[in-house]
Amino acid sequence: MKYFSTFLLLILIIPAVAQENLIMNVDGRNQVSLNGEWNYIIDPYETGFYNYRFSERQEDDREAYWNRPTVRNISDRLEHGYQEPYTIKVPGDWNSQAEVFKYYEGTVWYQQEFDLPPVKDSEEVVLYFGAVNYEAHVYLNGKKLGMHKGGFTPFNFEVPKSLLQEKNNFLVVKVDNKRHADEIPTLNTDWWNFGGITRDVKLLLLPETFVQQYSLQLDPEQDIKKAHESGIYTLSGSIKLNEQPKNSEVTIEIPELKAKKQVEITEDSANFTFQVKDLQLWSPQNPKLYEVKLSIAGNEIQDKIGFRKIETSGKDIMLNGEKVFLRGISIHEEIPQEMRRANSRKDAAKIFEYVRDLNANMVRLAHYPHNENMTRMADSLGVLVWSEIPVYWTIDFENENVLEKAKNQLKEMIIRDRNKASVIIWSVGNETPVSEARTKFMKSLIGTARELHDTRLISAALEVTKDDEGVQHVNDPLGQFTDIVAVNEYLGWYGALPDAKENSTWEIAYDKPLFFSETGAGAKAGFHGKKEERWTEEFQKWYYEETIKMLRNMPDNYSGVSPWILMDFRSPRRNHPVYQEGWNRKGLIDNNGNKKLAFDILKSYYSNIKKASE
Ligand code: GCB
Repeated sequence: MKYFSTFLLLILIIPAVAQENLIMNVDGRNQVSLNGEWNYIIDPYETGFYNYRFSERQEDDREAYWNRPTVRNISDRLEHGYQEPYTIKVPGDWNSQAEVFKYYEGTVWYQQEFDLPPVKDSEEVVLYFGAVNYEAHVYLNGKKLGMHKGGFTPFNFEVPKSLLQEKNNFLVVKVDNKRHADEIPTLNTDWWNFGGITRDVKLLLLPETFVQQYSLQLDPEQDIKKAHESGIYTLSGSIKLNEQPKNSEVTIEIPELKAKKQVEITEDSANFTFQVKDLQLWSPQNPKLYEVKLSIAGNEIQDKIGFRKIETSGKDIMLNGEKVFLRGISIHEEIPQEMRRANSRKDAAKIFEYVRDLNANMVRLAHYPHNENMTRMADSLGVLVWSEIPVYWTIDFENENVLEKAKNQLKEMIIRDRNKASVIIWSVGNETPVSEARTKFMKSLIGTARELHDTRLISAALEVTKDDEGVQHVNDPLGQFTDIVAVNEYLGWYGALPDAKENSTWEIAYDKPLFFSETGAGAKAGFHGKKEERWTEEFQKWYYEETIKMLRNMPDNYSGVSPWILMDFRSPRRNHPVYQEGWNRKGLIDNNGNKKLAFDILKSYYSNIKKASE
């Protein structure tokens, strides 16, 4: 029994260990891309994993799909294999790549071979995945490297040298995107469950001792007004190495600021602070990024980091000591024209082009962490970001394991993006139903985010608690624990018609900045008619006009809005045969890239706010 419970404990701690070893800023390191065409096997019965008695196959089982399927002679029987024409692009969701995958949810095996790039004896080889949706089991040359759950966050495994061959390393990933009641997200969402190796795969070649994770930011304790006056700013952060170091000094350099700091490391991590002069703060008007170099024993990583302070002061959100209004837009990680997940720099550039056209200064990256190209580009363009974990709707809040899974995703999101100045809000969930267990669960997530000593605001998208004859009440107890009160509101779409907004008033239980994290209505692009006619572009335009009138009369804690949503997106819940056909139509832009009438309504609202603030 004792051994059994130790075993259980080990199983429980596996996810926590995954993020402990997560390597951040992979772009700044020595690497080889494993992107490209991979082979695949669709395996709905998981035949490659279980034998005919449905027990897990032995490691050396020839029919285990992680082993190389070698046919020994003409009489040999083997019932699987990896070869053309069964190939698939990585990164990429499988749904958009072949008709057989469109609605598929289950297991697909991915296989790739690679030759080892030149590696020094002292170097470590790490296999890195930007994201795999949802559960990934990774095997190299017949041996299991590890397992990861969570469809939108990165993970990596160290590859033992003894396992590597010079040529033809046989890499297999079992990817399973089946939905489960005790996972994050759970069974039910309003988006497409795109499966696959959806983000980059890389081999990292790292020195024996290297900086695994680090944070560097304006010291959150510092009074920003005093810093402005004195011209002296304190930067602070932390460093975590991959192991107990032999050489115990890390040098941090910001050449443009002529700043250099040596950090002594006695265990495997350390905190530090140092002062700099003549710092230009990062902001949407001036998205200044500084080149930062971190080196240990002659090995260097490079990054580009912006420094800014985000905080709340009473009813306001303050950026660098000044009140900021969030002209936002919500986004799913999709390129609707191709019915696929976005994953590249090019995709990010296309999305941000629309964001800028709208005069927005902020994006809500719903409802899960988007790929790192998005946050990197937001940093360089000066767009503020809300980043979220997929604790969406009715998660199994009573289950401790589920809480651990949510925490793991939260930590992976924060570790990956903690040095991105653009990210100003971590969201721990969306529209979770009020109950004691739910509030305890969410409060615990907020605690975890705060424990990481991060410099952001923390929020969660709440719902209107009650519509009492036009009075919109928001008193979800979760609002006590968040830094801003964020509410999704759909008066005029899910209840009544848009003109109901005119006489609505808002009663918010908390005296904090108020942010509308969603508001929106559906329209089929090109469908025109009277404004009262559902699904016309005129209806959606009317909805936006009425919403904007309502927003103009909001109390002075109203700090911004991120309407739902930039582009139409795929959703299995949206089955009207004429107007939806599997699309959520609340986009301001349709799936062919056409702007709907409401786009310009929001654009001119934002342009007026922008002018008034300049
Ligand atoms: C919401 C959800 C979002 C949905 C949207 C809708 O409140 O947060 O995920 O897609 O409403 O279209 O109903």
